[in-house]
Amino acid sequence: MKAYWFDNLPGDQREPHDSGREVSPEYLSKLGILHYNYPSLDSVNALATSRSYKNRDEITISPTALGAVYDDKIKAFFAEHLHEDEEIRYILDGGGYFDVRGQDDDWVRIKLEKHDLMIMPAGIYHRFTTDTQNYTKAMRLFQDEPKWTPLNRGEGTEGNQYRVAYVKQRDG
Ligand code: KMT
Ligand code: NI
Repeated sequence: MKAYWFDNLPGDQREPHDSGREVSPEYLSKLGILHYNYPSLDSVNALATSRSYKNRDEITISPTALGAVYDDKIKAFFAEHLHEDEEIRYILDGGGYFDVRGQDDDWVRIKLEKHDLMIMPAGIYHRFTTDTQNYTKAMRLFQDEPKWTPLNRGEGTEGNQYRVAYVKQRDG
């Protein structure tokens, strides 16, 4: 895992876009982001149990796995959105980037590699992309029913109760 401010320069979303300015672990925790490196699935299982996560699935995002729709899929994941549930992602293989909004609405880029696990709070604006390897194999864990409906950022999301609660927690 490595976190830095996104450079906001035009170019392929899968490039690093590293501004050279690092983001500290303290700042990430202020945003409500938790991160671990778990080489063994035992630790993932223990975490899931401790947080009462009952469901999971696996997703492979690559041109081989997705064929012609790969480009559309990674564009869709890269649309800024939030979820009404906490989100746990565990990288089984490959890697990718999660971008999350900082307090001043700038993008923080979080580079995840094999065995990285990240917990994102409900209500945080974020987006995802593969990196230049074009390969992410990830486990998505869900507290209850698989419910990863993205709510794309717009008028409706600003007043969303999960969004409001998140901002209050972050800035309070
Ligand atoms: C999300 O919420 O944006 C995703 O789950 C992206 C795919 S999982 C690496
Ligand atoms: Ni998401």
